[in-house]
Amino acid sequence: MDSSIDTIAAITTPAGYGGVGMVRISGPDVPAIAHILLGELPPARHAGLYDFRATDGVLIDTGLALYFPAPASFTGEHVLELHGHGGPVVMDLLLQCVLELGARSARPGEFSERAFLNNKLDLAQAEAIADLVESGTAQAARAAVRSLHGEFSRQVHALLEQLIELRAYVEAALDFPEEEIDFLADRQLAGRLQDLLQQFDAVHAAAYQGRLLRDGMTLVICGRPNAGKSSLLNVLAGYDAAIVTDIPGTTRDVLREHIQIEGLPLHIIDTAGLHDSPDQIEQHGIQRTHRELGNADHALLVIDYQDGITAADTAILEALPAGVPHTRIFNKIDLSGRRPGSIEGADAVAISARTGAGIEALREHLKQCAGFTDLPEGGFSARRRHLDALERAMQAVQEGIRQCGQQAGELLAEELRQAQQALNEITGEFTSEDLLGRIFSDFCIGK
Ligand SMILES: Nc1nc2c(ncn2[C@@H]2O[C@H](COP(=O)(O)OP(=O)(O)O)[C@@H](O)[C@H]2O)c(=O)[nH]1
Ligand SMILES: [Mg+2]
Repeated sequence: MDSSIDTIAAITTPAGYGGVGMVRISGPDVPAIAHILLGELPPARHAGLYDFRATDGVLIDTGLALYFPAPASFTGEHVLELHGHGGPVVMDLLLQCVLELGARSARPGEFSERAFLNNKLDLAQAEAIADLVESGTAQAARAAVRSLHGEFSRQVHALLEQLIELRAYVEAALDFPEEEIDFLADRQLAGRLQDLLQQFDAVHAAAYQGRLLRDGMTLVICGRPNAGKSSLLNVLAGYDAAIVTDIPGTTRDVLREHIQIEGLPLHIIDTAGLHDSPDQIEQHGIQRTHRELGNADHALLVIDYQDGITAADTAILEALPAGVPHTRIFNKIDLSGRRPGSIEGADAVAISARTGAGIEALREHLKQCAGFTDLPEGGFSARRRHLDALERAMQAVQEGIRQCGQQAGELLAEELRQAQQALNEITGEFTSEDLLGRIFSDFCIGK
């Protein structure tokens, strides 16, 4: 163990009152701290009941102590866990005492960071710890625990292995230029690259799903005043979140609701109706609508079915930010007797926000738009960062296939090198300190 490493400590249980609270200590000073605090170093991996005493002998608490000697611990360092009574004051006193004995307060995510640095976990697994703790649905939790267990990393490694094999083949051929032309013309190489790309597709699809489970889809409801936007928010949320009146311009601010459809988290945003309004407050609201639309994953344009698609609706449609897909929602069909449900061949759903007709079809439609299917066996959690890296690697392989066709061996080799580099970022081989700092600082203290 590196002797320059200090000893860190934190209360790992949530702030507040509970039956049990835990202080975790990790680092080289653990044995010394244990001797003073507990009177002895507990036997490795055996829970024992101890008095926790401050340096002046004052009794702070009585509880369980567990000692995990390095390297067989979560962080790979000596770790001591003190399970005391879960009150904020007693936990604070205990932590203060540990800090006085030479430990320092752990930064957010620092235990996991040490576990990563000591090769206990790779980066994707360490991130899965935070995702598991923060998961908002049972599906997200199941996916995160699979990532923590190494499912995602295994699939990334399988891609890496093939990539490395192909690289070795290409680089070896480059060392024997007289054979270079032959090997590039070799159909087999292009075929192998195509196969690899297909496997990338499969991993990307699973990672995309994993990211959706974690981050959900941001859905912005927009449309003319009185089209029924707030009514739609309410029926999706299942309660009266927004005020609904027949007065145009009722909604002036942005309203947010979080729901889930069978494990798919949705962040639904209700907005002020889009039209030319002389009202200053409404104008602010309309500006906010545009801002929200800019950050949306998907927009729902609510249209009053009685009126059909008016010039105003068309204008809103045309002003939607490029790249944000949208669905037209024909609302108030209860007034005309139109059949509810998805409209064949169009990204449109007919509903009544008042009666709830067509809402089930809308939910189904949203799941499809998100590319969300029931979690397949072997699904795992992933983050935007992982998708970016996968996409960069895929682009490089694609470019490599093109270079292969051009018989440009050196360029092909370079693309494959870049693909490997991008994949390595997922699991954290060759990751900049800067990126590590950003990832672990998002964790909560004590993890
Ligand atoms: N008949 C009928 N009225 C609706 C429906 N949805 C909304 N409304 C009415 O239309 C008016 C405007 O609704 P609201 O949700 O406030 O629209 P917003 O301005 O787009 O947010 C209210 O009087 C609602 O009760 C619907 O599906 N059927
Ligand atoms: Mg409204």
